Amino acid sequence: MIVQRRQQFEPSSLEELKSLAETAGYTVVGKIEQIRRTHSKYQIGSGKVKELAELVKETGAQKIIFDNPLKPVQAYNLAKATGVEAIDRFQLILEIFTRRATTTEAKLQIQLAKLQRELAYAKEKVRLAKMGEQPGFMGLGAYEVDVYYEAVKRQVHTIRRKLKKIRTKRQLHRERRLELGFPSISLAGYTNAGKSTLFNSLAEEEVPVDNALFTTLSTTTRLVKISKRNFLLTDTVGFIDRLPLTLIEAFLHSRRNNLLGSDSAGS
Ligand SMILES: Nc1nc2c(ncn2[C@@H]2O[C@H](COP(=O)(O)OP(=O)(O)OP(=O)(O)O)[C@@H](O)[C@H]2O)c(=O)[nH]1
Ligand SMILES: [Mg+2]
Repeated sequence: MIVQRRQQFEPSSLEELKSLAETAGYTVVGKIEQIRRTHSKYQIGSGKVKELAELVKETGAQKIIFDNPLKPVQAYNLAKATGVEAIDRFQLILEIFTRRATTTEAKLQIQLAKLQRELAYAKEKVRLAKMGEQPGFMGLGAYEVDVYYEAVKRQVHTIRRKLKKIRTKRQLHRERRLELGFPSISLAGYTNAGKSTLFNSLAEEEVPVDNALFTTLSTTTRLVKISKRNFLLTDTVGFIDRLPLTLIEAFLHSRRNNLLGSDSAGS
């Protein structure tokens, strides 16, 4: 079940949310849209929540996916009112990235984005968990807030250290490539725009191509010959509107490395 609350003149994002949900492996069985300002308890209005609960029952939906960001308390209230778990666009994108990440670096970056969200919501989540277990809050009830917060912070620290190591290594690779003196080109653009297709045809490669969002989750660089000149061509991770800030931060590193090394970028 997909849901969006929006302002009157805001465009609908439900079609894109549907594509994202399908990319994550869900079948969308229904949708609800409401034009109003944010309701602090549920994100949507309480009347609409009743409608949502009925629709969930009718369709047998197993999850509710909100286009709007959900605070833990809102997810908690929604789960309580409807009987199924409620997640938001950020969590959905994280699920996609988790399913598709293949490199150690991408996996660590996703883990980092997850933990940063966890840190931001740690206090609220532990407090809610103590009120009774709910989907998405499993096992948290046993924690004290400070202990949990510190445990997550330590994990963040460990992951940052591992990432730094990997990045230093990659930086060395890049410097070696630059020493070759070839100009480099990065294919950058919206997700599903056709970057990897173009990359494959130029580099005579076979990186995965699919009519789905976020097929590419790690960059690939190849030496290519175009008009008798050598170039380093890089296929990159695509963009999407409102990509979660922590994920942008996580991927900025790999992208910046590639784009700064490029003489041009386009798709
Ligand atoms: N009609 C048409 N389809 C294309 C073209 N180029 C690519 N496609 C299709 O568009 C879809 C996405 O192509 P990809 O190359 O995977 O796109 P991408 O930009 O690498 O996407 P992500 O890695 O998911 O961000 C695939 O189904 C391709 O077959 C084109 O020039 N015309
Ligand atoms: Mg691609």
